[in-house]
Amino acid sequence: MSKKLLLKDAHVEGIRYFETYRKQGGYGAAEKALKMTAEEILEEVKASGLRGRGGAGFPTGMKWSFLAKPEGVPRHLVVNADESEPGTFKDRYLMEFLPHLLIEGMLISSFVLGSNVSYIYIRGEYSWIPDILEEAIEEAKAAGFLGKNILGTGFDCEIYVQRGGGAYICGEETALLESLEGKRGNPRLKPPFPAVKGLWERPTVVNNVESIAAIVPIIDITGAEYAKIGVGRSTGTKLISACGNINKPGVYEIDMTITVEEFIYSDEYCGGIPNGKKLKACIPGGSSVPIVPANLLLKTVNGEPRYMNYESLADGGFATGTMMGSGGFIVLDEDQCIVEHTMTLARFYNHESCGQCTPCREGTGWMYKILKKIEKGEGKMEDIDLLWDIQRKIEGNTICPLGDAAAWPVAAAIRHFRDEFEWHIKNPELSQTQNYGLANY
Ligand code: L3W
Ligand code: SF4
Repeated sequence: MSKKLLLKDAHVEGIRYFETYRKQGGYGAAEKALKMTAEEILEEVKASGLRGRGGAGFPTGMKWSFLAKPEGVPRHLVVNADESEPGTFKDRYLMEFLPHLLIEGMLISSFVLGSNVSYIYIRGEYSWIPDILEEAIEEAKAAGFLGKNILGTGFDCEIYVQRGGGAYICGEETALLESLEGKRGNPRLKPPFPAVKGLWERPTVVNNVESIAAIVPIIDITGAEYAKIGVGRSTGTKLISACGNINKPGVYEIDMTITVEEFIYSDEYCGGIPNGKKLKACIPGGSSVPIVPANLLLKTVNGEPRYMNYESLADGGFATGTMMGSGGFIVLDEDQCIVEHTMTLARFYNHESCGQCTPCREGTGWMYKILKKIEKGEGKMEDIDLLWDIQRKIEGNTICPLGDAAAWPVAAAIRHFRDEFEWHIKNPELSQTQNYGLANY
């Protein structure tokens, strides 16, 4: 049984409301933290080993310690709730069912960072969530956990919720800041990082919803105890949103010591694959991370079991490994067509490219066109090499990670499933009426 820190009270009726949350011990961590100094809390977060839960896995304590503190300039905490990565829906779950966990985490984090005005930037498609968050903010304020002179400490903090307009790119932290400032969400060049020049050029920390919620159990149990959960540099617990060909799609909290096999087949988690179908591949960290075929998913290159953690999933680098990413775990069974799947993703990235960099703007369009051609059975063998060449020219040559995110799925699909691309080209009639999976398994 995996240890629950974030979702331990998710089943409690009424936990969305302040009264119930408080009865379950909610805001106890905030009371404890506000008696500590900002430096002491920062040390706890560093000791916890918490890594950013939005995709990059950057150490949270280190990010906080980068925050510039020029005299007289306000600082801000911005929570990235623009959860738009295909396959990822764990932040939605947290905000919908445990809004006070996020608010409490934001209060503690704002106190450490010296942010008197903090923001939650939420994707527009989560249209019903802002009302839940705003109600929780009002409740917390009425109880003295937000507003002026919180718990008599002299610390003031307001939280505002800002709705996005539905662009995936606004989940990239600098595009998010542009959008929050009321501009078009175009990513900025980094450096300077937001920690130095962020919202309105003020020092800003941008953290994912789950990262900020995790501050609450870290203060509750201490950073050292949090670091004992998990393994190596994958400390604490991680939320995984599981979807695709599994019996039990949903949001699961894991402690990063379980194997991928256990996660897919055990009844505690995904409950196996429907209709006794075989596992073909998986994308374990949201659509941006490389797809991995079943043989490499269940074992690492060294023949060790593959574990659901940052290091094990990445074992073998991009040649054979993948990434933990945002924890959007997408399972594909034997009937699925990898070419069709890759084409769908390419269409998505092409549609969501902001258009600032030529390799991303043009390259994503070309990848989509070529994949569509191959999928329809109208491709040529040299198209596979062309596709490979285009993705290589995008990776590492763009302002923001959307370029890499568009290139990696294509590279991994060709690397591991070249035979499927060839099948479409060699079987033009079949590929118009069948998909590779159904025709070949
Ligand atoms: C100050 C330095 N700050 C790094 C900060 C930086 C950022 C964080 C990580 O992309 C990934 C992407 C997607 N001084 C710093 C510094 N920082 N050096 O650390 O930065 P970075 O550049 O490694 O990543 P990123 O730009 O935040 C995020 C991947 O996540 N992804 C996408 C997920 C989508 C969602 C969602 O829908 N919720 O999260 C999935 O894997 O491809 O690689 O804060 O400022 N010297
Ligand atoms: Fe825009 Fe793509 Fe460049 Fe990112 S990589 S800034 S999305 S064009």
